[in-house]
Amino acid sequence: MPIITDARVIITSPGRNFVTLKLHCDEGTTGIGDATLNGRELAVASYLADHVVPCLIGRDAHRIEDIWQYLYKGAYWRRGPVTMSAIAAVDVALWDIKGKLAGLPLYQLLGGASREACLVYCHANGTTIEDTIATALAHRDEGYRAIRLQCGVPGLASTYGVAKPGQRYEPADAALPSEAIWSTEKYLRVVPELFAAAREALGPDIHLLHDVHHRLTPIEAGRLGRDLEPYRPFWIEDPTPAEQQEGFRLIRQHTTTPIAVGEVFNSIWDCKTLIEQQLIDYVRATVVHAGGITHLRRIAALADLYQVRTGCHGATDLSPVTMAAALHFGLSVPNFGVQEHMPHTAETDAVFPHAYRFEDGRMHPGNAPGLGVDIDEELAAGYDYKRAYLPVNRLEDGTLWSW
Ligand code: GCO
Ligand code: MG
Repeated sequence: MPIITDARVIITSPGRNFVTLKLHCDEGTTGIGDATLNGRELAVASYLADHVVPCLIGRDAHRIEDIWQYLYKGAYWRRGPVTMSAIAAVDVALWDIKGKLAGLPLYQLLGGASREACLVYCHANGTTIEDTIATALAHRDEGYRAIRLQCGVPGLASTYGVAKPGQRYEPADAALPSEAIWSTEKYLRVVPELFAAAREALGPDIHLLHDVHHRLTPIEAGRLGRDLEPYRPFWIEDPTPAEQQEGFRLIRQHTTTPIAVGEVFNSIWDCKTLIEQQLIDYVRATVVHAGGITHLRRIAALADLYQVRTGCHGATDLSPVTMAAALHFGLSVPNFGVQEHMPHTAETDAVFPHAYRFEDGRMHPGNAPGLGVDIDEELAAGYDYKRAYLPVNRLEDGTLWSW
């Protein structure tokens, strides 16, 4: 049996911060897992290095389920993004090791491919509706079949999803959180116009998505969903904060627009009611923040009973290690829906060489044993950690709001 002899936490910042756990086994096999929690990276790094690593040394790397239970139940303090990201990193690294030892790509260990490849959606952002449509058309020409649309809101200086000219999205760019101003009234006017223009320009076959980023109340979300119905969105995402899961019933009473929720979820308990009461259509919980492959499979299995499909988070603050894991997971689960795809920078891709590939609007994890992604530690060591925060949002009168 492969015994874990060493475990190291690698922090690198090739343009943005990533935390990676690398496990070493006595017979030389290694495995990696992503532990990045955007804006709170060092908390997970410490959780791993100070509290988890000492418990791993000497364990049988094949006992993935037992190690998961040990870390979850054994800590006494359950759930939460820091804990669950740390457990995820261990879990994914163990699956990577198991795949390498079996000589099989991870999806084969998860039951094999349920489809040829995973449908992915990209982002089209723009300050104006016209800019957003132009970007969407360019993405369609690159082969994307599903496109998320976010545009600036007239009267607001900045808004979620829209980069400043010349900058890339996703931000986490300030030594202290920057502040943005939000107006629900202004926002609710522009989104239906964006979707009308997009449907007109892109035709009926491209899937159109939108991220509300937790900014509406349930009844406002119901209105937005209803206003968008004529344009047949694939989904609206995070229409309202989901701590109060029953709140989604109110949205359901007002619209047939599909709802996707859950990039901030870290356990099955965050979405149990949403799934069992069929209040959502897609669950966005992802490998790194929801306890790894082992726990995400449990969420997907529950969701499958209720015809809820997966739509894993895949922004650039999730490292290529998570992208690979999400693709193995997505390829294998019966109720896969779609996978988010924000390409990483060339700098990041060089630090994390990987086997996954994009073709014709879909992605495949590749057939390398294990995850099919590695970390170039020498290159990684050249990029020092730099504290960076996500922005905060305030209403026009200064009230703190959801970002
Ligand atoms: C998405 C997300 C991201 C998050 C980011 C936070 O749908 O891709 O909303 O844009 O804001 O991942 O770290
Ligand atoms: Mg989102």
